[in-house]
Amino acid sequence: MRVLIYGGSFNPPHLGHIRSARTAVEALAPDVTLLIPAAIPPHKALAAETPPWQRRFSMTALAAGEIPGGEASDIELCRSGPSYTSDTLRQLRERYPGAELVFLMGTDMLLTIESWHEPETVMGLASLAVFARETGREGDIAAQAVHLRERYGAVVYVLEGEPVTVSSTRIRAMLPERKGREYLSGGVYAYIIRHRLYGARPDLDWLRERAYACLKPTRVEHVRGAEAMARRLAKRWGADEADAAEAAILHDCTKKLGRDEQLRMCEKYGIIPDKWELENDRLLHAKTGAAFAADVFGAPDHIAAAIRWHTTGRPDMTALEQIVFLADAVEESRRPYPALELIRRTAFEDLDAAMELCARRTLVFLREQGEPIHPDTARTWEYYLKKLEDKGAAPVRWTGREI
Ligand code: DGI
Ligand code: FE
Ligand code: FE
Repeated sequence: MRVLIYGGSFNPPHLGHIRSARTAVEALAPDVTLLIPAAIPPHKALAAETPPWQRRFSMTALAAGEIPGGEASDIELCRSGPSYTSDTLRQLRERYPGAELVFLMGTDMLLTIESWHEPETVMGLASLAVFARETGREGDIAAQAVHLRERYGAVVYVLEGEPVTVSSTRIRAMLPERKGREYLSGGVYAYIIRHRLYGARPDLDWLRERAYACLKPTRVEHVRGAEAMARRLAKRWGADEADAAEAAILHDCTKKLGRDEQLRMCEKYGIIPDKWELENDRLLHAKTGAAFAADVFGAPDHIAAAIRWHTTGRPDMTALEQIVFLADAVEESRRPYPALELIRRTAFEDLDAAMELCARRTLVFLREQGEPIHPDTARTWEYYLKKLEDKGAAPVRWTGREI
């Protein structure tokens, strides 16, 4: 039996790790490949923004799923103190008596192995497998292999493979910029986004694909329109365009769920529907959408709030909340309704005036339909009407029936 052992910080595990492990599996045909995240790497401190070890373990398990015979092992996470390879190999020797243990490492690790804790134990318990990772260092590796063989009786396998050109450090720096997805497996990327690890924000192409899958096909055009309008408004008002796009992409993500599913979601997320929402479950998608977006797509508070308030509005909204509320109401594919053009124009001239007008229009519409008015909708209108008064600005004249 042969056990391939791949240790590392896996912070996060990336396609370079997966590719290296696959190449090693092809070359060495092990029976099992263990990916072992280090609890406390002896040679370097974990980065400051390192997530809790359970998260690193879960990501490593997802990455291991991409490797034939791959498994994540918590052997080092369960031990206290520095994660010395010699200790790990001793434990694995007991767990797999008689097996050949092969320890997979990078070039630089092979060249410095003599400075490790108990190097003779490491090389006595395991064979070493190394990638000729840095091009041009093949000579150094060959010389080191001979030296280790002579001095320690080490068995060294030198593997051919593409150099790994990406580092976890670089990926961590890219994730908050909505970048880096191409260096991660789909499962690991979704996990990082969902749990907001490393301050990651979703790549918007990725998010669109995922969010559209939650929509009725007939609603996709509306959400595309809302994103385009939210971007234009964000540009106009100096708000973050990507944040506006993210909120718009997600704003109706639970809209298609029926009453029973809405209520199930409320239960799951600890939302207590009020009596207006119980009467008219169409109102619930704002609350459930915000909770779902935060849970599944890692939406941070300010994005979740824009989703939360997109249907009724609320007094004293942030610019982002106003932008998403108005983009939803005036996006280009909206079926025409009275005052649509006027609200759209106003949204580019004065956000507060557009809020007042849009809320007023909704109140008129609801009254005509004989629909109950949610108090948040009424409060939104009252707040923006007063705000305009305080500014000394007149509300936009609209010839529809006044409220
Ligand atoms: O989800 P969308 O259709 O894109 O847009 P939305 O989230 O703004 O929902 C609009 C619906 O919500 C529309 O049919 C009117 C309704 N609505 C908005 N405010 C209230 C309301 N319904 C009631 N009963 N009471 C409200 O205060
Ligand atoms: Fe909506
Ligand atoms: Fe909408």
